[in-house]
Amino acid sequence: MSLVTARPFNFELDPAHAALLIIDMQRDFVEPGGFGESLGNTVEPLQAIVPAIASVLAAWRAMGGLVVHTRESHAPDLSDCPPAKRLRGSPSLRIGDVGPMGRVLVRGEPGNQIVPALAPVAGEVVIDKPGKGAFYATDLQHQLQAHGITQLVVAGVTTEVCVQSTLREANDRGYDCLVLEDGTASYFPAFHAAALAMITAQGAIVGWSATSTELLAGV
Ligand code: TIU
Repeated sequence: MSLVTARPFNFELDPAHAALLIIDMQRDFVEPGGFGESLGNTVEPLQAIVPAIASVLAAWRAMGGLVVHTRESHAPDLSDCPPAKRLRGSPSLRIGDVGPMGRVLVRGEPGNQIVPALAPVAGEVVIDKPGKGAFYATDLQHQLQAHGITQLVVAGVTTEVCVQSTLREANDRGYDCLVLEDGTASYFPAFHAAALAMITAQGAIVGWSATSTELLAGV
């Protein structure tokens, strides 16, 4: 056990039973020309967190800890993409349309790959997820149980959408979750701050938060 300075109070990290869960750090969200930009967003706030996640990833790998990456993605025939999701709003490109990085949010396309600085290596778990939460319609729960995981250190994008959905799903399944303040980001900085506040309020109602520096001091 090691004590990580965190909010709303210190987090007792159990490295042998903790996984690093990196949510959707794929080109579709982080680079221009992808799904995120198609929704009218600018991607710079998401690019800014890559170095912090990379430093935690390097430490986690050195420690021999389990790393799980997720990608928001759909089958090429879009059979796992509800029309309600594809037809929502007025994006410049819809899910499945051909953009500068291939078909938007479709598995196997260039835009669906995790950014090179955070690319998975052999032995790491990669979860393709059709929803915002990483447990919905995936085998994430099975993977975590098979590895004896009880705690999650969570990074990725976006804080108030896929990160928060996944944290809530994980919390309900009994995991203690620590979200990285500088390893998560939103296209809307105010939403990032609000999501962290919601997660940690009421005595860590959904989880804890800490900076990557605070986490690394305890790893
Ligand atoms: N749009 C947005 O903020 N997020 C997503 O659509 N997916 C994730 O958060 N990964």
